[in-house]
Amino acid sequence: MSNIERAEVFVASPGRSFVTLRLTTSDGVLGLGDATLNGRELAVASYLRDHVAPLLIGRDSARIEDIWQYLYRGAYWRRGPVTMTAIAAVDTALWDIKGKVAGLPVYQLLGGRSRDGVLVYSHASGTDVPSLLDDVARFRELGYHAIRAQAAVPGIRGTYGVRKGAVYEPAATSLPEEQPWSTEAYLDHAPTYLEAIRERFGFGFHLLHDVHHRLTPIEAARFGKRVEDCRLFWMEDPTPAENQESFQLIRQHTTTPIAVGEVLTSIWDVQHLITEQLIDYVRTSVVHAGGITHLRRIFDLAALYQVRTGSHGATDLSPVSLAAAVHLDLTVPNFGIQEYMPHAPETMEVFRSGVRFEDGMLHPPEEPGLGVEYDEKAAERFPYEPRYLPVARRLDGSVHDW
Ligand code: EZ4
Ligand code: CO
Repeated sequence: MSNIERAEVFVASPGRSFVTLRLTTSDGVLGLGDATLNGRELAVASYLRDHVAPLLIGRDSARIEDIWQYLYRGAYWRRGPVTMTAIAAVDTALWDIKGKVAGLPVYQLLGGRSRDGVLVYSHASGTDVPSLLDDVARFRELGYHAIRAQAAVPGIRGTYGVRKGAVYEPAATSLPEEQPWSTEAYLDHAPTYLEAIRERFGFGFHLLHDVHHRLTPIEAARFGKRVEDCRLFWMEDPTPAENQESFQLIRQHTTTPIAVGEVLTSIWDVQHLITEQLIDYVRTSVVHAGGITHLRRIFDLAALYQVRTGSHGATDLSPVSLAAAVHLDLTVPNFGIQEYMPHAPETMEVFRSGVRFEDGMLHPPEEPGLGVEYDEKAAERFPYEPRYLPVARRLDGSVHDW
């Protein structure tokens, strides 16, 4: 029996902030899990250090499902991003360990390949329409078969999704930046640049767009209807999803596919969306939805209703999360697409990952486990610096969904 002997939590900011869990077994096998919750990093670090680590010591590292149930049911308090991210980190680390013990990459433990590679999309953006078009051209040249497009809305400083430097990083300030928002200006502008992209580049690649929770259901219905001829792969998070029923209203009006789930943390948060076929892609992720064990359960439910996967994969999900996602994506029958934003070079100095990008697809490392190493010496060069996501305010000063 190989027991969990140590549970260490690392918090560092190599390019951006990451929380990483490392488990060590009595046989000296190491397992890594991502525990990053953007802008709330220390809450998960404390949950793990203060409330989870003491419960893990001495437990059989092979019992992944049992440990998942123990941490989920055993907490009494259920769901929510802090709890589910902490459980995810443990679960991911245990899959990593199981792979190393078995001498197999994690995707082999999950049933083996269902496909040759993992189709990804990346983020094109622009401060205006011409610069967005240039960026789309650049991603086409880099070999992407799927591209998300976001452009600044004229007069709306800090529109969601517009990259400033080489890497898109919305959590950029030591206190939340307040950014103005106008739904009217966005609804007038966004369809015009999506149309301009199709006019210039045609239909030979997938085009995606993230509404980022900014619209009401009827506004989202109008948007989806307006862009139908652009044949989007999806419109993402058209409206906040606390009310799962509200997506019925969008569905009544438009055939533009819908993707939801990056802020949702459990199967119960997407249950109605899936079973009523109110979405086409479920975007829950390994790190925020309870790890590989729970995400696979969500994906299996989705498969019954012809909902495909489209996991969140922004830069605030660490290379450990990305590797875990690629292993899972490779195996699930109802895979759709994986979000992928390359990490900053500083991030890759700390996380050595064997995940490989080639011809618009990601490929997992073939070594046992997840195939990612954490260099804690390198991490020491990047001490934790708190950063917050922005907050959006309507032009009258009231808070809007960011
Ligand atoms: O705003 O990951 O689809 N991707 C996204 C991301 C999220 C960030 C929040 O931490 O919506 O850019
Ligand atoms: Co999104």
